[in-house]
Amino acid sequence: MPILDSKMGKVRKNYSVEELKEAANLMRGLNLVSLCAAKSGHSGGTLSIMDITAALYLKVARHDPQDPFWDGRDRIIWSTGHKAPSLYLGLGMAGYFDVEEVVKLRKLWAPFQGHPHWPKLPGVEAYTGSLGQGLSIAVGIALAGRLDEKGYTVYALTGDGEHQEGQIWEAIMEAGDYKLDNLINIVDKNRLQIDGWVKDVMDIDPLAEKYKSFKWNVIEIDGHNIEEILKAIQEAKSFRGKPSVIIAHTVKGKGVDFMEDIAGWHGKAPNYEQMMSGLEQLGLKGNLDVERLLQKAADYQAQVDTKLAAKQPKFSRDYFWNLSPKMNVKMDPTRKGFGRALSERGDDERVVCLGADISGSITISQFYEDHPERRNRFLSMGIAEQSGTGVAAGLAKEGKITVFGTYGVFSAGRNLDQLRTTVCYGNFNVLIAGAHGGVSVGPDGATHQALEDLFQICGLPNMKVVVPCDSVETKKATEYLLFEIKGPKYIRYAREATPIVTREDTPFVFGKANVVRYGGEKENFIDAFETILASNYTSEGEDLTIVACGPEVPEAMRAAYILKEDFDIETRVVNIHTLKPLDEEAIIRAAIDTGVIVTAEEHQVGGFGNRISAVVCQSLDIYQKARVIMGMIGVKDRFGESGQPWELIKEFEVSGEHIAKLAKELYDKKKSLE
Ligand SMILES: Cc1ncc(C[n+]2csc(CCOP(=O)(O)OP(=O)(O)O)c2C)c(N)n1
Repeated sequence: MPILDSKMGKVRKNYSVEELKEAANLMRGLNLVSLCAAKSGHSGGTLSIMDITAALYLKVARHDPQDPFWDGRDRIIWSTGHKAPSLYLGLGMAGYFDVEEVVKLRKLWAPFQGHPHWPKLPGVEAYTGSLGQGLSIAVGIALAGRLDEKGYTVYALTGDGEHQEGQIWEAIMEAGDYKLDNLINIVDKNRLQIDGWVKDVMDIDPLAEKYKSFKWNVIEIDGHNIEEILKAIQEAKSFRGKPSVIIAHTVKGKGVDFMEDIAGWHGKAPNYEQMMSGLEQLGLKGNLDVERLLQKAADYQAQVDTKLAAKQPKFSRDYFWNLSPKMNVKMDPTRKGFGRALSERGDDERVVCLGADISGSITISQFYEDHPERRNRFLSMGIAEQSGTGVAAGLAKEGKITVFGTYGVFSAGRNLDQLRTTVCYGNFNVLIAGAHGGVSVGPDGATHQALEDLFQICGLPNMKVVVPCDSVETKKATEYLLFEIKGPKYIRYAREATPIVTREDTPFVFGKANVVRYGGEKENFIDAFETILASNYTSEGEDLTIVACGPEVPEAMRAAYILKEDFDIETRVVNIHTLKPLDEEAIIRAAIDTGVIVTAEEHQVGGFGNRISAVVCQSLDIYQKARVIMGMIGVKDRFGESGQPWELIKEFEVSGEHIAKLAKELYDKKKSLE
């Protein structure tokens, strides 16, 4: 079926097979340019699924690009959400928008988010990116179509690694049981995932036999052969009494020789030379106006830069990181501290690490990378956060010190009931790594930015929670949690490089806060501050307090620097690295001593701040001795966005400037009421 004009009942465009092949090739080229302009994104999987995308959007699906919500349209659910660019190119080529717009991929405020966002971009049918959820949505839509006697077909696009998610099998079971013959699942079986070959990470084969036993009609094809794709979809559409799965055998990175079958190209974008080489291989060099496309992306970025700069609170000068010759900081991602600790301390035979197919990025693979003898104690679970959490508990029950980690959204949320009932209720010795906490995860966007994990995790009885402020503190915290805390424990760390503000000899006492005081500008930012264990600190009569956790501690320190230099306001920064148990005494003393508390978290506002405010409100000491005003910095009840990490820190108003602005406002209120 060609692309339709739903109002007139006419054909808008009917692609021939040759035209489809050409379109898929062009889409591959635009994909490379867009990823290159974004400087991040998923090359391998977008290329493996491109022929299927072209066939689906340009030939097979019934849809009307001028009327994206036409009720008679086929529904296409892009469950394999990280392959969003191919979805965008399919929509663009079909005419939903100018296809060249896709060069704004992964940029702040653009509708071309790192993972699909349906209200932002007409034609997208669902938010996806948390793997394994799309097929269930497709089952629901197919059931609705049946109930309402609508004639649409529902297509789901899934990955082979994605089939490690238990939820996929629940959906497969449901579709089989309900005999949903209006549902077609197309599996991009490129045999690779992030950590390597699917068969090595967690084998899903024999896939065809599994689907058959779940009562599905199974078709297997070469996923790069347009004729086979068209024929298979036709066959699936006319098959009655069962849902159909098309297992499309594909090559990850198809069309670009240095990307083909290479796991390292999963989540990596080509640089300019690599993109040009790719375009040459696709026969597109000279046919695509690359410079104009890149300029279009750059122009959009320039607009973002201007708008964002206008939004930032202003002070006498620009205090942002590393802009002046003074106050230099070294940056290092907090996640590196986690990996270093595992690498250095992993010799203990009790330590067992569980991987969830994101091992390099969250640094859990450091456990074995330089220590091949530990390989047998690294157990790959596949993309299966729920079962992985239960397995961690089982290992812990038998005396292991188990470490399970993935993105915080999936290690604290996807498995919340498993954490609650299996890990915490049983009080098992499991260290959960909540990686990629906060908006600074960057261009992957909302689905991958853990902004609710502290709400989820801190509410669990028996759970200990640490959110370290830099990579040095992350290493100390990881070591401490591993060997000194027996029971459930959560460590939250971030993806982006953030300032190193502590040293080897900076105090780190679990459950005890540090006070950080600004003492005047220095060549290096770290030297401008003194850090003292809060219980050893004597008040210096500061004007206000900023209580922070994680990489918001460096931002709070920068706020203290701004407040002193611009307004001569003295700030007590309190680094609460341990959220559970909380150092209540440090908070109460700060409240009594200064009367102003600003909390700062890179999280939905309140996950941290509410805990601090609960301490303040319940303190009889404060009630008797002080008047306290509080304010909170955090993400204001909204989902994340794609963008560069530091752009997002500004856009979500969690920068040092935002902290300083709020602190100054509260300080002025305090002064006006004195
Ligand atoms: C629930 C969840 N866990 C982890 C991830 C991180 N992640 C993104 S892509 C990916 C690998 C997907 O493998 P596959 O489905 O085979 O896709 P392909 O290799 O074709 O890109 C993982 C683990 C995620 N997006 N969602």
